[in-house]
Amino acid sequence: PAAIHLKDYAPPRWRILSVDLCFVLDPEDTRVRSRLTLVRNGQAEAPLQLNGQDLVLHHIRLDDRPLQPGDYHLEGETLTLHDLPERCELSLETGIAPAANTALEGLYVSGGNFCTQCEAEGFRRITWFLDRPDVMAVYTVRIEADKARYPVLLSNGNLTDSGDLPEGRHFAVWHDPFPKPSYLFALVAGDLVCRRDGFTTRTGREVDLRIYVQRHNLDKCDHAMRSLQASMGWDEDTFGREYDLDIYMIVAVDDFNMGAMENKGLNVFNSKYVLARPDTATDDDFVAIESVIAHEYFHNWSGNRVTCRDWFQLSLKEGLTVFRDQEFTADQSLRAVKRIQDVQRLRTLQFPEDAGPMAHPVRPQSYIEINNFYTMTVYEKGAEVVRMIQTLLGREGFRRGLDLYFDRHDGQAVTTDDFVKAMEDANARDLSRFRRWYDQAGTPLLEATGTHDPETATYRLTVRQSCLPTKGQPEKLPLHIPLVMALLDARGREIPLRLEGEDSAVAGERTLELTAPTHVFVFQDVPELPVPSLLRGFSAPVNLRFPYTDAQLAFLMAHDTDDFNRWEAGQQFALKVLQGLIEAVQAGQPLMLDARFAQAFGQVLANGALDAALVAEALTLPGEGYLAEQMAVVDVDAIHQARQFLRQALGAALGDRFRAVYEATAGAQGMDATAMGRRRLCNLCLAYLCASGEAEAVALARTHYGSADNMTDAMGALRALLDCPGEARDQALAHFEARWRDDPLVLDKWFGLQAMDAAPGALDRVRGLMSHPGFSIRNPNRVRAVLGTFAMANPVHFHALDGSGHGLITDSVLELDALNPQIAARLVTSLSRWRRFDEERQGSMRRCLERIVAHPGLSRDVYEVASRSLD
Ligand code: BAL
Ligand code: ZN
Repeated sequence: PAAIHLKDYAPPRWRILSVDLCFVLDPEDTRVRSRLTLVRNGQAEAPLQLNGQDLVLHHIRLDDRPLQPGDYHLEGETLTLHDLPERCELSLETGIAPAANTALEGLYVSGGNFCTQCEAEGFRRITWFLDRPDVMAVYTVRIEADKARYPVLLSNGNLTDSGDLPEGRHFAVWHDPFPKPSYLFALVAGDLVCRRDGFTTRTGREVDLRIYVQRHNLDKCDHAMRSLQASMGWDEDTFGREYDLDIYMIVAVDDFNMGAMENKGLNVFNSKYVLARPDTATDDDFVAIESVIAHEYFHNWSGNRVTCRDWFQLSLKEGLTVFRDQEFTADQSLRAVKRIQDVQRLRTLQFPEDAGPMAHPVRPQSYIEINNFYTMTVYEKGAEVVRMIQTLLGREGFRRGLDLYFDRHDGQAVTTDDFVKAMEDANARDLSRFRRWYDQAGTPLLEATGTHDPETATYRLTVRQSCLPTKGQPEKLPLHIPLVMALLDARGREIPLRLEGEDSAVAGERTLELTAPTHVFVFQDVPELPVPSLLRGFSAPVNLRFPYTDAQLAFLMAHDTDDFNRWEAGQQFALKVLQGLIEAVQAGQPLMLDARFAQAFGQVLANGALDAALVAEALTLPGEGYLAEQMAVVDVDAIHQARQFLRQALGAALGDRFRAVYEATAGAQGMDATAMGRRRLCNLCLAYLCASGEAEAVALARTHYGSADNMTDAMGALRALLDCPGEARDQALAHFEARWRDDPLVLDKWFGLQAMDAAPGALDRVRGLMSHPGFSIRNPNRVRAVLGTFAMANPVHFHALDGSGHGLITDSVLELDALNPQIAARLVTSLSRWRRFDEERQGSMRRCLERIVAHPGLSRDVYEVASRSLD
């Protein structure tokens, strides 16, 4: 398959002013009639070339003149018409088979209801169209269907007409006044009920809010509705953005490739990000729902009102919207905790992407299949890039830039350059070097050192930036990096900062701007050796190295005035300890608990002044994936053993304290951030106690499970028991399955827990899960829960030396590819980084990738990931 390149972008040669669509719905043969009003946009001789995929063309007319096969050219996925007038109307009737659509792109059937997913290029599976984001049209949509089976008929915009038709059928007409690209089109038809509420905008307009779900889920919509209302208020208060239609609808769908989709006025959601009751969803689920609801709502401005010129600009809307949803969540809870969690995600998922064969810039230069570029780099690193602009311009400057961006480009399809230009123009700043963040792949490394001269009372901080080559980018240019920092004195106070050449000192932290390969900053009036607190709040998506001693890390763990960096010091200390243990495992030496680390860890546990959620983050050891990233050759077994040992040793050494904190935090009630923080800490203490293997701890976990009145505690107990093979664990797992086997979203938790279980026999367990009646390879959530979790979160068994784990995933990829290429391609990424392992595992993974590439009839999606991985 051929690659598409950013450098080949050309504006569309035709524009579509308006689209009238009529859907006559039938699961086996839906008829789609479309009437496009077209105007030429450029040279007179340019033909009209429409995209279409898996469509049956029944009729085609030009300005009411029926066309014959000789009048047009239909080849592959392109319908070409020559010699058209400047302006014309093209009418088409196509046939599609939604029930046979297992790829879940375009129009398909989920749970007996019709729904759509058009981003990025799903609309071409519905009708022939200029399916590209820079073609924006006004849509009017008529839907006809059987009234008993499909009582609810929805599309974008406002309902303008509805009524009954003969033979038990009915219709609805929806009109969306905002011109939009085809990827924002949506249609839903089905037997759904709705939870309604409202929102009054700041200018006093009433918006009708509706969440549509299957009847049995109606009691799980309250949290989603509250989250929507909170998002609408927050976007007005924070960024001055008001909603623009009279109705906002969300529909929950069980079969969905993504998390959710921001279609104009009619969001379609994976039900995982809508449905929640305290007994069915964990606190993490509640927070995730709030953030995805907010994310899709925020897209109404950052994505829909101002959209992308082409798919290389995807981060224009995704990076900005992730940044906005991160800020929203930070304002709903503890900002530092949110930042810690986002950084963990970035480091464990995006940094490896940036260091592997799929590495690409935030604005990729080419792709074979755009669906493969809905990545952590485009989303999460893209959000970091936006965050750095805010750090460089300050909150007010950033707001000025964003206002100018929305004013300037409302109703347009634009580029990331346009975004940065608005930021520059609103602030009279030059961000030309900063723009490199959009085009350069790879995670930069900052190497910092400090020297103190007591005679001159100066502290010299030297910072060097570098970045390893990535595919196609052998040379990396220096980036514009904001380095937020402070110097701490022996009592942990921030030293006022005055750089050489400056007249006066400034209290607190400051932002150093790195633009060259090396910078030397000389701070004046520093009488004693300070401890630097660098990259505060993780002010740039980089790896930082500073030669801290263990004592300095322990000091920062206790005293850093930046919450994020206090956590970070603990992580770096834990990392050093774990690296020592990994080496000991590899050398066959006995494992010992580092006394200074245990002491620092115990002090955090005993620090009653800290928020419980923050303590829980501080007591969570770096994950196995993060540890793997730090090794030249990944040793999954040594990593697992070392980490399990440290958990067990800490659990045993600090057992009394864990028990005391467990008792003090148990029984938290409510769904506010404080109660959630307490539950998090309580369940973490339980996990350490169980890791110690004490019989008393197992009994405690059994009671914890038995008395849990919410899903967070139930899952906390199960997770803790996972470390304790035996009757208590088996009984709890069996009880959970019996209790929740009819609720697929809850059952996914049970699937996931067992798929990540590192106990022997994982492969048979996973095979067993795949034959469970609740499992279906056609449902993306089930596949992610079982196969995704096994491949991404069970490294010991996925990377079993005999290759059985790799083989299972490869077989599944090939089975899935025939059904749902997007989900299959995601699974292939688990094999991408084969070069990071020992020879035997390398061989096994490489052979699997070769088997995939050689498979006949492979999708573009899977081909691209597998072949790039082998390159
Ligand atoms: N636009 C695809 C789903 C999302 O990022 O909101
Ligand atoms: Zn998004």
